[in-house]
Amino acid sequence: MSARNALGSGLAALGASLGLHGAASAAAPTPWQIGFQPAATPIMREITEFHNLMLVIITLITLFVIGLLIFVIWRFSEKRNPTPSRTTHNTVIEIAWTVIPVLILIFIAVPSFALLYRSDVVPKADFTIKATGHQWYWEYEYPDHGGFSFDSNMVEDADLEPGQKRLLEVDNRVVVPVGKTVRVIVTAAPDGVLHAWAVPAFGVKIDAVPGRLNETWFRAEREGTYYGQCSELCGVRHAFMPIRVDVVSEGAFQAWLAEARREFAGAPALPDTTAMASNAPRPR
Ligand SMILES: [Cu+2]
Repeated sequence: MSARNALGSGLAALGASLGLHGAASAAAPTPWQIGFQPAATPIMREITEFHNLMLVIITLITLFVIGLLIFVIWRFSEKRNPTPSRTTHNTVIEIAWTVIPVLILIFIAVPSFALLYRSDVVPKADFTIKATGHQWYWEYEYPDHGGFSFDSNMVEDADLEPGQKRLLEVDNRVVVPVGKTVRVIVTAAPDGVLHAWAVPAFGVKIDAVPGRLNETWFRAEREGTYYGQCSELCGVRHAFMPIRVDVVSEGAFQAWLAEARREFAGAPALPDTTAMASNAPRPR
């Protein structure tokens, strides 16, 4: 285990022992939470580790600068230093305060770009789901499983059942099997506005843009319930279009598929929002 990994898991263990994170079975925001939700995908684990590394670096830099300031205020006060030096240049120091920050930035940039690349490039996916942002709900499609689609609307406060989460619960959830690489293609209704599909525990956040198809991916390593929200300020009901992803066993997924095909396949076909990539004039 590298020092970075050791630090990351150390901080994660500390967070868990302080009760900063919710139960593993439901990754959702908790009152007074300060850290990330526990990572459910390899990418989110790396994001958390990278964040922890950054925290160490900025803490050291901040302490160093504060220390320097305090020393300068004390050492060069008018009382201790009545006749100021008239020095204006010091070649060694000027090179040092240029080169050292550059080295620090390179040290940060290398893992940062590597992680950006791994989260951006979709590995060989087991299947694809499509998320379309509407005003104001999400629509999901399973093109590799018969192409059924359904709308996912927030459960209003009055309809919440005991234990359900306010502003996060939906009527129809996304269901995926554990350990599978899922490609998510994301867009918004052609006559709509920008949204963003985001699930913090997966380390996934991608814009849903009318007329454009974005893609991202995740591989959930633990079964459970994962909540997210639209993360692009999209309009009056921006706060009311949550995302819920249930990660289940392969058997439970197949059972859900059979049920979902029956329930949703009969629905009238929705206009294909991918077609808007063509040169067809955009409806106003
Ligand atoms: Cu939105």
